[in-house]
Amino acid sequence: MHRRRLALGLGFCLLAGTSLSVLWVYLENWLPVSYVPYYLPCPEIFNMKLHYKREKPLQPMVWSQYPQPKLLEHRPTQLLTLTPWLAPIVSEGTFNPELLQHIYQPLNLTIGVTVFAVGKYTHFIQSFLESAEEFFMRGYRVHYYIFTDNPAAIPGIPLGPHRLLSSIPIQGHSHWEETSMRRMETISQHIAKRAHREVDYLFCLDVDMVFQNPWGPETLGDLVAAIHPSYYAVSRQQFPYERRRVSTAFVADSEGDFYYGGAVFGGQVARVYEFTRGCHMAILVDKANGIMAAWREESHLNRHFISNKPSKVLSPKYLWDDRKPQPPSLKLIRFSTLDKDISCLRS
Ligand code: 48C
Repeated sequence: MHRRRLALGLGFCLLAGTSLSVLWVYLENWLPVSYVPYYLPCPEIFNMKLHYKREKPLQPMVWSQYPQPKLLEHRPTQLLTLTPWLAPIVSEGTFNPELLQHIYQPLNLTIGVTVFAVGKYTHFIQSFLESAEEFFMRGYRVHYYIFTDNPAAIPGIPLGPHRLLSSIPIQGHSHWEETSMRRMETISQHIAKRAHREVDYLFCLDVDMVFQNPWGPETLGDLVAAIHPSYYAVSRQQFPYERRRVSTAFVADSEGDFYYGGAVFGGQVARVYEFTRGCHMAILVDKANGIMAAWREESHLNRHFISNKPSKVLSPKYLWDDRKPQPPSLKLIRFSTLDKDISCLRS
């Protein structure tokens, strides 16, 4: 009798152990990481110590290859309103101006603006300032910093309450590209020397542009970029990035979110300092290697915004070009370039 029981117990353990092992082998193929239990069931029978882990190589997601965000393709709205990194894309109808005014007004913020007017570009100061007084951050403290090689060319425009203007003499350059590129260096130095004490936010704008509709607190954010009006509807491979690997502004075909314009960027003053300093360092490295990026500081701005995503993205209407056809989904033009003969300006 005793022998019979032992035999039955033995048989049962064998059967249980075998079926569990078969089940385990089947299951483990579905597990990302597989391992064999330290002891098999019924240790008195399988007193073997099996201990190994077989790492199954997980296919790593190559996150630098995520699909390009397309401004005009988003359902149910027509416009994309959020980037893949969850930054708001600001456009007409995505915000309530009165509500934002109610929220931001009490903060008593001072908004700085850097504008460069060197050589013949001094011709644009008046239209820039007059339109800014009408539309830019109405009701807020504003401090215009005008960098120019000809301070006498700054017209005496009457400014609203709590709105100041400082003229900052700078050296002109023989090549207009140099003037354009040097802005990153000059802005970062100006922030370090003075602006960080005087303003909370800073926008860096081209001077040959005018405001056409209100530009308000919807544009305030840590680090703000604006989508270029010529490239919001094309694929990233068609963006005019710097494509030469030797440049610090190099962008590969598979990289890039939106193509941002160099005429508008800004944010909290400390963030703008880091941004402009980073771009300036990159420009210096290229200069040491005897290279100038395809679209000068705009190439470096775009490279930097790929690696340091903007916390807020402005629609192309904040950097419009009136020569462009107006898609219905992009409504109010807020800030746009002036028609001009660029060649004579830069001669
Ligand atoms: O002030 C000048 N003078 C120049 O000779 C060349 C550029 N500039 C500044 O850089 C102006 O503020 C321009 O707005 C900006 C470069 N931008 C442009 O020339 C067109 N908006 C593309």
